[in-house]
Amino acid sequence: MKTKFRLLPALAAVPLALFIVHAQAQKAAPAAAPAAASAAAAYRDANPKAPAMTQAEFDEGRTIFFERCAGCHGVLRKGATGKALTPDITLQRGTEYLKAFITNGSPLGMPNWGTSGDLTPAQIDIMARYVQQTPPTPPETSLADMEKTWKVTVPVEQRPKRKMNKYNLDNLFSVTLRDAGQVALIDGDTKEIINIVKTGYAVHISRMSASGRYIYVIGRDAKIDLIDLWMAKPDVVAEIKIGQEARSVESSKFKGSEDKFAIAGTYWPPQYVIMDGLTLKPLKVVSTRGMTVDGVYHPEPRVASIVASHFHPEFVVNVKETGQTQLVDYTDLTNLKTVTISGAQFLHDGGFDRSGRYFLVAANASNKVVVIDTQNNKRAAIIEVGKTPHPGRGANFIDPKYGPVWATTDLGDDGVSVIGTDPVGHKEQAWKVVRSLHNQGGGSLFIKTNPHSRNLWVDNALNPATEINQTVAVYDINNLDKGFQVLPIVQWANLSGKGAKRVVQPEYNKAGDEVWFSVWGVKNEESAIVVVDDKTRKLKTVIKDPRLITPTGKFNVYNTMHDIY
Ligand code: DHE
Repeated sequence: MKTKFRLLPALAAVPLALFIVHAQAQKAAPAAAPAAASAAAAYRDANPKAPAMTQAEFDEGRTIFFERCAGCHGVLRKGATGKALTPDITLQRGTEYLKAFITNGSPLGMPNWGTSGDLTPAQIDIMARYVQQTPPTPPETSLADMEKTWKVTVPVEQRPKRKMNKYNLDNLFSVTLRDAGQVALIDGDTKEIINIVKTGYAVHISRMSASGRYIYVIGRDAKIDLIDLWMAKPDVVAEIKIGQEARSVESSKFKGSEDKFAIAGTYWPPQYVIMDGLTLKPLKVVSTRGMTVDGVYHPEPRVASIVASHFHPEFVVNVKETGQTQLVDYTDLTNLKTVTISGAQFLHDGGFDRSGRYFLVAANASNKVVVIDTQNNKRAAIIEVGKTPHPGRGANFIDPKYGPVWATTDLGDDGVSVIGTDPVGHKEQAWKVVRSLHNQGGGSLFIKTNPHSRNLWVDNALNPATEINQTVAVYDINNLDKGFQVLPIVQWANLSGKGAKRVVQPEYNKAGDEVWFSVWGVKNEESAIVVVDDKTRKLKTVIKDPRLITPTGKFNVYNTMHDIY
């Protein structure tokens, strides 16, 4: 039985303050009036059928929408993980229906904003009327706009000529401190914090350069920070803001182009930018607006995951709303060559198979995984999986029965899909779901293993039940039919504070004998990282520090550099 569950506010409730600042300056809004007068003034929508709102209510609705709703429904409300909320639909539904829906949510993923207490009845009334107005369009970001924000704090020639510290950099972890806008650089051997680095707002992911010397960190506010690990105390050497809202960054990895280029994709504006890998100087910006796989124009195709090909000097850019994967050749930015591969709509996160040739990307709201062959630059397959697959980067292992496989977990049900990835040695199983496992419930975000391990770890960070979101499930890869063992990660962390504490994202150390879990607490309470001995599945140590504010993603340098997962 697959369990349905409600997507928790945590996923959608991303405070995009900087985005809002820009959005509030957007052109569609009426000209600013003196503050006292504007609060009571009526907001006039382009559509006369839109329900009445004051300017102050409209502004509040826009703020709440960007904070809580845009991640799933899209800035222009065309729908993605969440349903389309354009006025042709919402005006038909009407204010009372929308109020009830926003209050109670739906079992298919819409959070219960009212009954959960996240929004007041007055705010729900505003939102029900706000989503019937014409969606305001935030400003664009040009190459020149990016250049204005670009800073090289330590020029290349002033950077160290050799490694100036004694850290074992391969086993360093860059840890997202989500609500602090920082990353913690943690020595994986000693578990000491080396530095806390200020980065973008609601920082999202870290990726390593091919050499392992540099870390690229991207925030939801589209700010990128470049960290040099060779400094005596690793720190930021360059930064840039490439748009209003972003999730992905990557660095060139093809032989001969190591550390040469970086690329980042934005949710808004919908585009990607190729930069100099050592300085972040923006070189080329390309819009992703265009046709979906079904031949329909989309004005807001957001850039989701990006990886660097190991077979060609190319980036693999996954465009969410169009469902197209673009293979972007970075050898000649003037005469840019791009291969566009049609997959399925709502591409999100994904990872390579163990050979590094095939990229498997979740088309989350289509319940599919698309397989891109990065050697032949072709689509290898589209596979039906469970509800809302969410692999992170997925997990590669040798299945005792089916050979090399890659697994994804599901956000929308309790499933784990194990997919055959060996078209030569196991042709019959290739690009098929060879096993469907069940985990503790819905709300799973990340799955992980390591070539040195026989354990497969699955979190359930967004499951509403604390006994599920505070624990992890671990399977024995040699005996998957046996089911899973549950480990009490939050209990092991032994935290004093109140509020939600979710276990999120397993990540291995370089040796593959430790698994690190974030215990993601609320901002003003204690959080922790729990380190588990992979062999014994027993607690090894807990990393606690007042500076570890809301840790979520953890990126081991060696594993991230070499796409080991
Ligand atoms: Fe993520 C990866 C988008 C919410 C933690 N997240 C990604 C990627 C995308 C994405 C496109 C792939 C990047 C790549 O590989 O280039 N994430 C989004 C969203 O749109 C979403 C659903 C809502 C939002 O508004 O942001 C969202 N993500 C979250 C969280 O709430 C998480 C759990 C906590 C946090 O820190 O924000 C979260 N996302 C992560 C992590 C990864 C990630 C840890 C990288 C996984 C890896 O192993 O590489």
